[in-house]
Amino acid sequence: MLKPNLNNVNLTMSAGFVSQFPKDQLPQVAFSGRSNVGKSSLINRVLGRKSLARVSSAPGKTITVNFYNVDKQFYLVDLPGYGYARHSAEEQKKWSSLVDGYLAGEHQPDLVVQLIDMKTGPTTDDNMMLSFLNETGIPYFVVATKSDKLNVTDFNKMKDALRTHPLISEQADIIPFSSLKPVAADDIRKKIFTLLDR
Ligand SMILES: Nc1nc2c(ncn2[C@@H]2O[C@H](COP(=O)(O)OP(=O)(O)OP(=O)(O)O)[C@@H](O)[C@H]2O)c(=O)[nH]1
Ligand SMILES: [Mg+2]
Repeated sequence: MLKPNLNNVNLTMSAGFVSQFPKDQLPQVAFSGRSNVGKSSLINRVLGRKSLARVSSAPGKTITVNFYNVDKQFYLVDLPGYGYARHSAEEQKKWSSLVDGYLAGEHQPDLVVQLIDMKTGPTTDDNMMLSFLNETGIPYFVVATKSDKLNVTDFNKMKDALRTHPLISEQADIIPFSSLKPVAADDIRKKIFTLLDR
């Protein structure tokens, strides 16, 4: 398991263009999910920082790929969220050129943390992303976010629905998470450090 010093984390690049992606060979773990699913909140919890990654009140505001250098051992990559309906055509274009440029680019992620809103369940875009991950064979696991919004019955129902979801590989763990009660942050952090160390 990697043991990075989490006091040594910095935002290396907030890339609005593919040409700005870092060119070194450090491993990369990307956080993917729809706009507003809680990517930045999770990243802050995983890194044990209050507000390193900006948590948005207005979803999908910034269209950049943010590369956090974690103790010179790996990059944690905050992808811009997909599926925000109010994006203009121009913003959509920018989004897909950036995200496609990243996912199909020279340095594909070594690991993807796929976030799915536990209240909403998987969207069409989530399913597309899961299909892509299955096809490319990029290792991934799922974090089911905003678990605090469900009562016990619905929580268990959605947990089962995700576990039997045809596009979520049996090998992929599914970890419920709430940024309000982030007890699972430790597990998620350890999982990332372990999976990256292979
Ligand atoms: N109730 C609840 N709200 C959450 C949770 N995680 C995030 N939120 C809220 O959801 C909103 C979006 O959170 P972000 O972390 O900014 O989501 P994001 O996926 O980074 O969004 P974009 O960067 O816009 O794509 C914010 O208002 C958060 O406070 C959670 O676990 N529970
Ligand atoms: Mg964000």
